[in-house]
Formats: sequence, C-alpha cells, structure tokens
Amino acid sequence: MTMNVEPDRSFDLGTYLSIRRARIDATLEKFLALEEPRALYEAMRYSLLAGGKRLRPILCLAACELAGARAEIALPTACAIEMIHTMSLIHDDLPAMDDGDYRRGRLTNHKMYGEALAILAGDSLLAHSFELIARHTTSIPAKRTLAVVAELGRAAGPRGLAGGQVKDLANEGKSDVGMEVLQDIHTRKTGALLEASVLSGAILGGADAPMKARLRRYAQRLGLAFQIVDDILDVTSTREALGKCVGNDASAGKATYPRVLGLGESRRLAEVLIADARSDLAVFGDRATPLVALAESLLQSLR
Ligand code: GRG
Repeated sequence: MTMNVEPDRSFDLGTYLSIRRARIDATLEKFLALEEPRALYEAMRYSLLAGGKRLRPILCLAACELAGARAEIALPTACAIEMIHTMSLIHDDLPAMDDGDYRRGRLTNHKMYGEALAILAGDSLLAHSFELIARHTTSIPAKRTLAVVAELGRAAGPRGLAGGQVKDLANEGKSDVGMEVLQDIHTRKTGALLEASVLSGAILGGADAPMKARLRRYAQRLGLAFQIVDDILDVTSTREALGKCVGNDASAGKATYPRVLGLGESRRLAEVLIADARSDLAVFGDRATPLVALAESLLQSLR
C-alpha cells in the first residue's frame, strides 16, 4: 500500500487519516511481535494495538513530508512516538495516578494484567521506542537521528510528560490554580510530545532552522488547543463516544481549562490557538494542507 497522499485542493482528511493509520498500525504490529516473556509482550501489545487516533505519528510523518522527504524515512520514529504515548497512557491510568478503568474503548492495562505488568509494559514501551529509532532509521545522516532522540528524550522526561504529570498531581484539589500553572502543566504533559512529534518529522525530513521554528510554534499552539479540547470533552462527552473515562478531572479536583476559564472561554481560546497555528504554516501553501486540516479537525470534535 502506498503511503503517499498528495495534498491538493480536493484534499480529504478522512481518507488521508485512514491511509496513514492503516500504515502505522501495520508497522506497529511488525515492530512489536509477540516474544518471550509472553505476558509482558501481551500487555504491551494490548494497549499499543488497541486503536487510538495515531495523531502523534501522523503529525510526524506529515512534518517529514512538509520538509520535502518521503514519509517512509520517518516511519520508525512515528511508531516509536506512539509507543511513548501509549506508555504515558498506561502509567496515567494506574491507581497511583489518575486511576482509570477504561482506555481506548477497553479496560485499562492494569485492570487486565495487574499493576506490576502494567508498569513494566509502560517501561518496556519507552525503552523499546528508543531502540527502534536507533536500529531502524536508515538512509539519513546519523546527526538527524541523534537530534530526534534528544527531542523525544526531552519530551518524555522531567521537562515533558513526567514533569507535567508531577505538577498535575501536585495541584490536584487546589482551588486557586491560575493560568500560568495550568499552561505549564499542559505544555509539559500534553504539549511536549506533540511538539516533539512534529519536530522529529521535520528534523528527519531535513527542515532548515526557519522551517523548524515555524513548525515548533504550530505544534505548541496545537498542543495547548488539544489539551483544552480534551478538558472540554471530559466535561461534555461520554465514555461511549471517547472510549475512556469522563468526568475524572472534576472528581479528582484537577486543574483544567473549563475549571479556570469556563467552557465558553476555553472554546474561544482553542479557536484562537488553531487560527494562529494555521497562520504559522501559511507560508508553506498547499504543502501544509494536512497539518492545517489536522489542526482544524480538533475543533470539529467540539461541534
Ligand atoms: C514514565 C517517563 C514517564 C512518563 C509518564 C503518566 C505520565 C508520565 C504522563 C501522563 C501524560 C498524559 C496521559 C497526558 C494526557 C495527554 C492526552 C490528552 C492524551 C489523550 O491523547 P489522544 O486523545 O489518545 O491522542 P489516543 O487514545 O487517541 O491516542
């Protein structure tokens, strides 16, 4: 199956996404075949192959193409990013964290396999992701692969996912969380990996410094808008529609955008961020069509 989807005026996001998802799903299956110890691999595959929108790997591939290279060269990194993201979901759902029962339309990892295996499945996905990038990224200068490893290591660690989660937990139940703290939590917890997904694709594709700066700004705005929409849907949507628990933020006393700004103002902020993300890429014309359409589709989930 070819992965190339030429952006043009008749661009159809639905078709684009389903072609990309199918390719990512097939490659994830190949990169995480069942081995020994079977229980550990089963737990890793259970969450990784459970579906999910595959937004982060799709962003990575799209940024690579925007930079002028074939999406294929970024495929191992795109799959690695989905592994890091899945690790964060498994750990986020643990009883010591957000204590969720459902994710991606099925029971959470620890509900299926117990806490010990869920922790180890998450750890293994994280370690495996970096092995995958190092072993399977070929035909490009090693310097680019190293830069990708640095981006993703940063996004997973204290400046990204882990740091954001710590700050999120530390602010649970506080009634006086302001915009600055809220933005810091979500820039790390959600924004950092989205940003690294776009940047990794751009780096692998050979983007120059001005292009990387534009893509970084686009990804930062997209990341914040994504979290705002996620927070809104936690209030307004259902478990059936989202495939994960809803209402958890309010019951855990989480710092969220609707709580700090209200639903209407949160929606308006998301709209402004997406409009700005679109302008960040205007200079690239039709080549940016997929990234622009992806950003705009975020708002459609609120309609
Ligand atoms: C162990 C290094 C280390 C880090 C883990 C648990 C944790 C630290 C961080 C939590 C990060 C987290 C779960 C943030 C929420 C991000 C978010 C809005 C996820 C939902 O993403 P979607 O909607 O989900 O793309 P799908 O299932 O479609 O992939």
